[in-house]
Amino acid sequence: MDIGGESLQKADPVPADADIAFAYSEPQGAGGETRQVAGGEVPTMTTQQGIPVGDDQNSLKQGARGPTLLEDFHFREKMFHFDHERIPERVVHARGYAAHGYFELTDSLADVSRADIFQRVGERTPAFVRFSTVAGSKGSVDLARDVRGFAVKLYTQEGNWDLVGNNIPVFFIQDAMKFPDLIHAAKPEPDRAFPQAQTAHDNFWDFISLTPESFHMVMWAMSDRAIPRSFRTMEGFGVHTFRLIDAKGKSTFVKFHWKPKQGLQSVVWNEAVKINGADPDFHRRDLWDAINSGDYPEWELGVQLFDDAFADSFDFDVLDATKLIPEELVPVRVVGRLVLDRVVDNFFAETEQVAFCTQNVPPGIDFSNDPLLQGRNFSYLDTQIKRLGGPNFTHIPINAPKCPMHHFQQDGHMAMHNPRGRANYEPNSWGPTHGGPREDPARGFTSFAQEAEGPKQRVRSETFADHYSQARQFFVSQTPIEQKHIGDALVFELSKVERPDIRSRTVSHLLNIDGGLAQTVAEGLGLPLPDAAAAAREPLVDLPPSHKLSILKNGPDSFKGRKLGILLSDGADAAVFKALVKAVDKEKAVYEVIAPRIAGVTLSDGTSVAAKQKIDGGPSVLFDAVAVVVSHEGAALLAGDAAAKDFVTDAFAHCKFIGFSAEAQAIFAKAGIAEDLDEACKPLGNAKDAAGFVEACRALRYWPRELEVDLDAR
Ligand code: HDD
Repeated sequence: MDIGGESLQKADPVPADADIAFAYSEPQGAGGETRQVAGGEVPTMTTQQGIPVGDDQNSLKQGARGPTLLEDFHFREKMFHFDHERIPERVVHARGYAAHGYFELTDSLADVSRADIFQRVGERTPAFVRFSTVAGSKGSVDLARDVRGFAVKLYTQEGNWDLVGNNIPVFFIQDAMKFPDLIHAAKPEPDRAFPQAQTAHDNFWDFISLTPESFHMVMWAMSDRAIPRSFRTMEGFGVHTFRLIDAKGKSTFVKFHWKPKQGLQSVVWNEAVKINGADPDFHRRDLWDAINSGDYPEWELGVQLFDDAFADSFDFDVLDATKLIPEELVPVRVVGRLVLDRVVDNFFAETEQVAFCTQNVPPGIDFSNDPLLQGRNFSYLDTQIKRLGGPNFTHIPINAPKCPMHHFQQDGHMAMHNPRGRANYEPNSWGPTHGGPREDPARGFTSFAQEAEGPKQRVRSETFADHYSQARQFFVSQTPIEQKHIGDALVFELSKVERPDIRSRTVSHLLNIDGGLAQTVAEGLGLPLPDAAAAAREPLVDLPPSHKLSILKNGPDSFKGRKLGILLSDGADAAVFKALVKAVDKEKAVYEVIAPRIAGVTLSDGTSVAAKQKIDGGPSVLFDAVAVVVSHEGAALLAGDAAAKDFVTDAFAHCKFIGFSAEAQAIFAKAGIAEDLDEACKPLGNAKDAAGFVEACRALRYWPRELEVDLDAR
């Protein structure tokens, strides 16, 4: 956007140009003036008013040592603007990261929806996607155990469609009335303002254990879904049941899914804790690096379509956001792909100012009566007005539709595109040339004409009352190691809860989900097993496992896009290192060299290799797999270094594949793991071994090891 006065005068009040530029990185307000300096031309600095600045280093003073003068408009403008730089952070999902891309339709949905975006196979729609954690502040860490937001803005030709979802297909509560309570309970406790970005505290578990409907989502949130390896390896879900509306007004229910082409992948908890220290920006850096290196993350858009007959016969209520529809019952039909191929030019202008609103749906998509969705439709618009400062946040380029807009809404703070001409109301008598836009009954948005009746009342439908069947289904759908992680997470979280009655009440709900899990958690807490909580309704059905609910059953089949950490020392075997690099390239993965000094190392053949990380700053938690390729002297040096020992013990404890040159044994011995090496620890004697090792890394983790290294597993 050009902020020069010239273009403002000429700006179309309702920009019809579909191609709004996001040129925030352009030098602004330079008035076209440049100055020659060593190395080229630079724009002349100006004030916001365009007045050229002669000195940006010193304020205007009365004498060299005298007081600063109020007259100094440049100083005052600079300081005033700085003082106003912050806007309120989002009340939830404050920490987020976003990228641009596109959605491409691969299978027409014209049979069930008139939405323009679903008509023409092959057509691309610009997209902006923001991923986030929920509970933490803007400056918190990426690997908090938390739900992840997965918010997609699609700039369709009939208006913006915001699909504001999460990486978990269900939610904690059934009615938006409870949202402020849920969030208050999850956020830092109000008197002490801690803990930050975590739910491991009394208030959260107090609320949860008094809110049985939350337990399905609790199972997801305690699973490894809440500690994803990358935004790129998460699924996304629209959560609610929505409607698709065809050209004749017929409605089909729909649930939306984003399925990552990269496969699902998470980290382990101990690793997450350490990543947060080593690189609090782990997820944002990962997305930034992947896109900038041309490895564009991609998701399939899947839809589960069903009709009233299915909804009526389903064991649960499709309006209940604490329930999902198993893919075995309603298969997911893939209809498109979402590709992220461009990072933002400016974080604040785009990622921070983007405003998602669940009520943004184009013709052909409509809401269901899900009471959570209905409440959200109020909350998002309301929050944007507070956060972005007024009703004209839609004028901010990242929020503006890319299709033509014509309406009579005007004025307010920061209005940039007021209606032109004399008519700013309708009906009017100014005719087609001067009268402005008119509604179009044939093309415009029409709500699905759903019948509704019944007394006004504050109630929760009886059909929402089974809180445990699907929680159980989630648990029994997990592999044993994933089930263990759920138990570990619950023990960890509840061990941070100070009140024994809250711990016990939580376990009383687990008894309604899985007796074994409840037993494990009670033992882990050293707690006598309580009685099972009284259920609002007995579980309706004992549901069979659904394989789509497990991460490990839906992982990648390659090491593509993953990162190998190669710890090198001076004199390390050059042939092995080069073979590792070749194998990593072949796999379309990436690697980073870690060395005792950031300047790098000299290999056995005299080649110099620069390091990306010094050993202290490049712990193994930052990598999907590691290789330790060292010389005899290098091993002796590193064996005495605490960071190097942590590097190997952590990689081992986190069940990673470890490749190693024979000399590395000296480090393993000092670190205390030399006796424990298993089949996922691969000797790298020669170039061929290196290729085999990288292939083995496709499995990502060697889970049997976890049972050997974890006290709780014994
Ligand atoms: Fe929400 C933000 C997702 C329930 C009220 N929500 C927000 C974001 C995501 C979600 C991804 C961040 C958007 C961004 O990146 O800017 N929220 C969900 C999902 C929910 C959900 C998947 C349940 C299915 N949310 C929910 C309820 C309410 C809200 C029930 C209130 C009635 N959510 C908000 C909010 C936020 C928000 C307060 C804070 C910042 C914002 O909207 O833009 O309005």
